[in-house]
Amino acid sequence: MPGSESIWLWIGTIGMALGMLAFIARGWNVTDEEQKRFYVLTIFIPATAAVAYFSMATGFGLTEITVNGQVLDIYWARYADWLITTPLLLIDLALLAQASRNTIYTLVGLDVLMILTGLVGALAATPAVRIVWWGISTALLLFLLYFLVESLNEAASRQTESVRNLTTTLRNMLIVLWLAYPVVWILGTEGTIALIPLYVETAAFMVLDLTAKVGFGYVLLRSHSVLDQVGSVDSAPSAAVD
Ligand code: RET
Repeated sequence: MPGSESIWLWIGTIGMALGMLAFIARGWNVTDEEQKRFYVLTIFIPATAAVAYFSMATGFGLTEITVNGQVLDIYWARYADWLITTPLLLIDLALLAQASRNTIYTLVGLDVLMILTGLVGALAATPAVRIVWWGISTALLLFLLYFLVESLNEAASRQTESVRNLTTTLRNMLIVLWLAYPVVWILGTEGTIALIPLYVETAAFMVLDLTAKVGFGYVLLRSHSVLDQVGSVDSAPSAAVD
């Protein structure tokens, strides 16, 4: 069962559920199909996380891994959450910039590999092996962020200025927040040095998750007039069609 860190998991559960409800309420009367796409994607992000947080708070999403005789509490349900929600976040952003399908597939592919290699690292039984997996996962993240900047710049250049500005804001938010995850991981329980105790680590991931999901969704869905302009300047039929 979870220890004292469960308080953060319950706060995470409630925060995600409230975020989900807020997005549902805001999208209730939206009729425009283009805008609905953003709502559908963005509602499933906190919805998935609420379920994952609830499973962690109740001890289902938790396992114990013995590394060199030391027992680590590993919340594997995080990876199930991230495996679903991080691609949705990337798709949200890519659709906003009207990136091509190939861009979306590349981003999602890198992202899925990043989460899965992180999961293997979290479950591995030797410290050195865990750190190698962390290195692989982090390299994938860096490549993903580099590719994100390159491809969004290109795609967003065909958009109106306000869409471009929103894309840049969300992209910057994403870069800063996502870079914090490998840092918390390696300094926390997963990195085996536990410079950050599990209690603090759980709080840190909760704040990051809420900001990267609910904060990100709030900024994205804030302005319907901006979402209305997506694609309106785009004259290149290649984008989002091929
Ligand atoms: C892991 C393992 C260690 C290396 C790296 C990781 C990256 C995780 C990221 C997670 C992002 C999660 C989000 C969640 C919800 O909003 C898996 C910790 C690089 C980037 C944005």
